[in-house]
Amino acid sequence: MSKFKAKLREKIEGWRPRTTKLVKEYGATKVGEVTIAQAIGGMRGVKCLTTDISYLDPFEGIRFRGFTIPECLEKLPKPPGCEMPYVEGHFYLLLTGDIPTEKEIKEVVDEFKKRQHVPQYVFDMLRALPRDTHPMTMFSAAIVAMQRESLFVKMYNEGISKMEYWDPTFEDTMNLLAKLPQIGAYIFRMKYRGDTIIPPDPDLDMGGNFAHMMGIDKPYDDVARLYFMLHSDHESGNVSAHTGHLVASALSDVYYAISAMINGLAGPLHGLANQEVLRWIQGVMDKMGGKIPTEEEMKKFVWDTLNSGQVIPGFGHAVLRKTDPRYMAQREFCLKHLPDYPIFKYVDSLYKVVPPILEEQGKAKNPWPNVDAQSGVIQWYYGITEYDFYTVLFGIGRAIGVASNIVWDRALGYAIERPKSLTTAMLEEIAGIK
Ligand code: HAX
Repeated sequence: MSKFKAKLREKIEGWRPRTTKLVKEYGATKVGEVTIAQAIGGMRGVKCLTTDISYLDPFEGIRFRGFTIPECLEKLPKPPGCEMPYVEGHFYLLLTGDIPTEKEIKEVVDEFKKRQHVPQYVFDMLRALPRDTHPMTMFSAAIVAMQRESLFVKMYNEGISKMEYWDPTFEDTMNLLAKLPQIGAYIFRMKYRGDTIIPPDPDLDMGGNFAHMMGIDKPYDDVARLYFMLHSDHESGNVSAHTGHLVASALSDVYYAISAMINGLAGPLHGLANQEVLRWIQGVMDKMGGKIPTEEEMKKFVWDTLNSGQVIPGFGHAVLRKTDPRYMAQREFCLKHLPDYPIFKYVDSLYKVVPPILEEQGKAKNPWPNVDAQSGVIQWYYGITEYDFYTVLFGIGRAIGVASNIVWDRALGYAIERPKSLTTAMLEEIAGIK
């Protein structure tokens, strides 16, 4: 057993009594109540999920295992000569709760390398799809196609004890995460680079290898590291994380759960918003003939979009009530690497113009930008102008966090999800409507 897995086992065994005690001794303690608005309105704010991997404070933003984004960027070891930490180190942190040493990271890097071979049938399946299939559909299909590889299913069928479910789930997670960058890059090069596939380089870490397989020079490796890390987890109630958790709660394996997670991420109100932002900005640029609009002109575009009944992509959030720190981390990267890039100037101008307009309109509870407002511009700058692809990048990152959650779901024996529904008539009766 790897030291990484042995450490995880130790952490799991140490944690279990806490969950057991809460359920057995304090199971009847109330954590909140549910209103009619919440029952109809997407369960916003209902406290009914548990995760220790990340926590989203409305004003502070995300913390991964207690660490803010700037703390993670500072504390996690980086590959030699690189600006951003190893993705593998971030994964180690998410799973174990500890900041790894370089030696501990090396073990994860090596484990992923051993497991990165993608079965040929996955590529054959991707090639059989119409080439204009959305990359998220291809990505999801590739993941679910590999379900036959699941070790969890094999061990389950052999009658493994419940207490050990997490072990083959961990193995499935390692096997799947190791392959995702290659599958993503394959889809990209097959669809958008004349089918010129670049094989993986066995000497590189996950971020470096992804940049290599995409065919994009430095510092795109650091962009990949930053991107995968920032998008990894946002506690468990968002659509992608919740979908992954929900599907896995039926003891569906990680392949089924992560493919489903990708499908949730593909919605324009969630992960697809990053492509929508670039599409929207391109529309503005086309209308302006490439000229940077004045603040007044930009305001008009924002109002036109709102007045036509559409949302401003990249702004607002169901939980956050301030600028997303994931947005700020990417903004800092832009200020360092592409401060004069015209699309960054558009994005920056939106940062000034949109929040007061959303406030004036008075609908959005959070007028500030979210992660998706900033991420596309970086990709565009490094040559990925095919914005349909952006959510696949998000998906590779999100899989790291969601799969980590699923390992812990199995370790702590979280139950199959089954909330209760009511009819409209029942709600009317509760409300006292005659
Ligand atoms: N532009 C215009 N209107 C907006 C808005 C925006 N950016 N954000 C919210 N609103 C509107 C909502 O549509 C809603 O209007 P109705 O009452 O007419 O339905 C009203 O303001 C109240 O919404 P809310 O409570 O503030 O926000 P929700 O929790 O319902 O939704 C969303 C959160 C992120 C879906 C929403 O802010 C939105 O649609 N934003 C634009 C799309 C986007 O950027 N999505 C990515 C979010 C981050 C993420 O998940 N990334 O993956």
